[in-house]
Amino acid sequence: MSANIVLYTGPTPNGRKISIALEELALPYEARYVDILEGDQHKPEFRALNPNNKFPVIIDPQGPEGREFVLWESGAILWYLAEKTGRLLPSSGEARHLVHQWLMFQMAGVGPMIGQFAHFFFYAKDKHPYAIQRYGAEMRRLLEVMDEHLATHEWFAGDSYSIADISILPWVEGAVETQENIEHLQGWVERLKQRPAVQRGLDVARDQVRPEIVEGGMQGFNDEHRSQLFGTAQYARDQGSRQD
Ligand SMILES: N[C@@H](CCC(=O)N[C@@H](CS)C(=O)NCC(=O)O)C(=O)O
Repeated sequence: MSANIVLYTGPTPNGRKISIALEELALPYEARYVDILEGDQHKPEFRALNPNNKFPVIIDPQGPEGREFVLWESGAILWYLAEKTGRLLPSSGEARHLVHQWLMFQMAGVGPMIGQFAHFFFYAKDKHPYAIQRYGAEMRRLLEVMDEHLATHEWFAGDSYSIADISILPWVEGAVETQENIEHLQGWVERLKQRPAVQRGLDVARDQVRPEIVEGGMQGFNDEHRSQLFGTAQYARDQGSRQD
């Protein structure tokens, strides 16, 4: 058994949140790549860790009860790591609840909405104007909410850098490059990306990005990738083995 925390991850926002946090907290860890385009997330050994078949997942050999502990859902993992170390989450008071507020805002709003926009804009084979408009407008609205907040605040919650900032950064770093009139959010992204731990966290699994998929505006998904993520292989839960 590894003495380090094991992080199952890949080069996406939800994975990067956790590698950034582990780097910021200086917790020793080993990153294991999960190839979700090829169906690693559906293998029995991975589903034994996360029945929801998604990364990130951590295995902490020294969990809260002094034994190995498996945890999935990126917001829960960020919260866990912060409590484990006593950092990046105030222990009480308003600031603690504000971290939770922005963390929930990211988990329930920013991630799902930008994720759906990316799905219909980049990954879907058929481009549905209604869905692109709906999620594009919601993404823009959320970016404006964040921009307005950062016009008068240095960080998302309270007076200090927290897991709320870490949860939001990987979701907006790409979006801000394509949008105008959100200078406060853009400035916050630039500030965060100056941090060496953030840079190291963002780089985890970057070598696994497939140029043939991302080139040409993320249009390189083939039918097999779509099956694993959005089609037959993804929804074969009740049909026995997920590996074929
Ligand atoms: N709510 C989950 C979402 C995790 C998630 O969507 N992970 C993606 C990669 S970013 C994944 O593993 N997808 C594989 C699949 O859906 O089959 C979290 O925040 O951890």
